[in-house]
Amino acid sequence: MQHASEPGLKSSIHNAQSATTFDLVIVGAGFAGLYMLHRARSAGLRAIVYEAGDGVGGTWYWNRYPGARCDVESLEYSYQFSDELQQQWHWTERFAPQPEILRYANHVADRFDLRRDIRFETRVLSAHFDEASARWEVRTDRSDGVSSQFVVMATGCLSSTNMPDFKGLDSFKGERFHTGAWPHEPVDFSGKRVAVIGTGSSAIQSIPIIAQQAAELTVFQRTANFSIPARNEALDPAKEAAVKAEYPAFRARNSLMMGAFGANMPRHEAPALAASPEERQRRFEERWTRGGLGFTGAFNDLMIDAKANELAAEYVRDRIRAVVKNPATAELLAPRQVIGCKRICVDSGYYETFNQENVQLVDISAGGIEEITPRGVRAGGREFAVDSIVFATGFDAMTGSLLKIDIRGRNGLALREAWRAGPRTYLGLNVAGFPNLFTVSGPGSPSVLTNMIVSIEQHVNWIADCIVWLRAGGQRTIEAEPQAQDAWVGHVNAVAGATLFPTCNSWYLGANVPGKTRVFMPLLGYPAYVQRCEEVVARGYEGFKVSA
Ligand code: N01
Repeated sequence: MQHASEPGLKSSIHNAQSATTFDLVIVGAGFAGLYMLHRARSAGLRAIVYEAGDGVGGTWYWNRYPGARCDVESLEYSYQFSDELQQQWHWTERFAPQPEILRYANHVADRFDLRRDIRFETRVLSAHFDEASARWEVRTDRSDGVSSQFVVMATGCLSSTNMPDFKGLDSFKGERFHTGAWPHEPVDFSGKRVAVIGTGSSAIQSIPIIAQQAAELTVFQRTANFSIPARNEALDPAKEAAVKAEYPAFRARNSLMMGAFGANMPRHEAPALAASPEERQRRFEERWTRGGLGFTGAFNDLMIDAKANELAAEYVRDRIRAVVKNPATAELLAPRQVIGCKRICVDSGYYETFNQENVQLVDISAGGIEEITPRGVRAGGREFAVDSIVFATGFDAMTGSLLKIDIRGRNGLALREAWRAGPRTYLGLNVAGFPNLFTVSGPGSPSVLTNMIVSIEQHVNWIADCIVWLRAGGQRTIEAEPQAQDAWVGHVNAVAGATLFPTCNSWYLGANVPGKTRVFMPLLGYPAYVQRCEEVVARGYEGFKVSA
């Protein structure tokens, strides 16, 4: 590996940082952007990454709230492109905490000498396709613009924070935080009265820790969420050794799972409705005790049959009732929607937190937050005076970060216009009318329903191979055929429509952002998706138009 102190490299650093013409512009230095840069370099492409933050890591750079931790096991939530890397890196816990994942991202950036081609603290404002040159003009808040043949949007699915437009928001005199844009300095809530608005994954992870510090914690809940205990623990050295002894086979088994993870506890391939009450209880109990996201794999009909789902939902409600001592609070915490319809949360002591005397739950399902006042939060006609407000209100998922950038394809067509009725892509990789622009884990691909790092690597490999193929064949542009895109969008909707996923107000549907078109954005089923991507390539990039 070359280091930045080597003489030959210094001049190339200078050139990369000041150049205005590239083969590839990559937007974002999270796990997708880092690996894309690595693959681009290996393919001999002149590539640059623009990153708004001052460091790498993407979502793990921004989401530093207390208790932030991955809900996919650490031995799985990591890159597999380098066997040396996966053998040498040591995870300390079953589910890695955010600081460790951020250290890992930094390690990867250093190990593969990636920083010299990343421009930090630089936000991409626009990307316009120029028909005459068949190149993209990319502008940032730091430069007049660069020209590039290809653009890869590695902007992340959960990176654009959703801050509801609460009445009186700016009048609040205390401190306010958003879980998705947490300060880099430690925040100490000791002795403070704290409000948390929201009860999704970010809230459910942070609430137990905030409750340990705060004098009083008030949680404002619009919709109760299902949470399964993480049962996090120090990583068992024997388990680590066993996985490392056969890492490629371990990865291969996971790649055959619907979500590209969890082969160590695959779905039980029988319906809950055909099982006896004793068997159901035993299987739900087994998954609850093991902890983590695999709960809805207890039977194979839980996500397609509402009656079967209700059996699983009621099991979890009973667990909540068993933990939470105040029966009225327990009933408020017991979710009413289909379990798994909103992304299941994974917690460490969430429900137990509501037994603490300094914690209260406020149900805002009827009237929402009425206003933020200079002293606190008003809901249900009552003002709750607080010193700090934590907005755990989630993200404008999957499309938010893409649509913040002024992206224009052929004939000046704006992506915002093309997606007015919801995102439309072919394979979640490209949009018709936007040649040579690729989205990593874009809408229409399995992305957020999978182990994200696995999906990212699959997309980056596909994109890198496509660019190499295109250039080797002397071609200049590749773009989705509109009919192929229409068929793909229809397929993504049909797959979701056969399940219970579209039955609640989830961020998968964009339902958490007022005014966002309601469309189920990700595609269910990683293995079938990968097979389709491979078939498309084998058939000469079927569904894509290529031009010289
Ligand atoms: O966001 P969310 P998140 N007034 O959208 C509420 C991943 N993630 O940041 O449900 C009042 O889930 C909203 O209420 P409702 C993971 O994929 C992973 O927690 O819309 N409340 C909800 O309770 C996750 O699913 C990890 O009625 C308002 C909450 O805010 C995704 O990120 C950790 C409101 C938002 O919950 C997003 O999680 C963290 C309003 N106007 C995140 N607007 C792990 O790896 C919204 N809410 C474990």
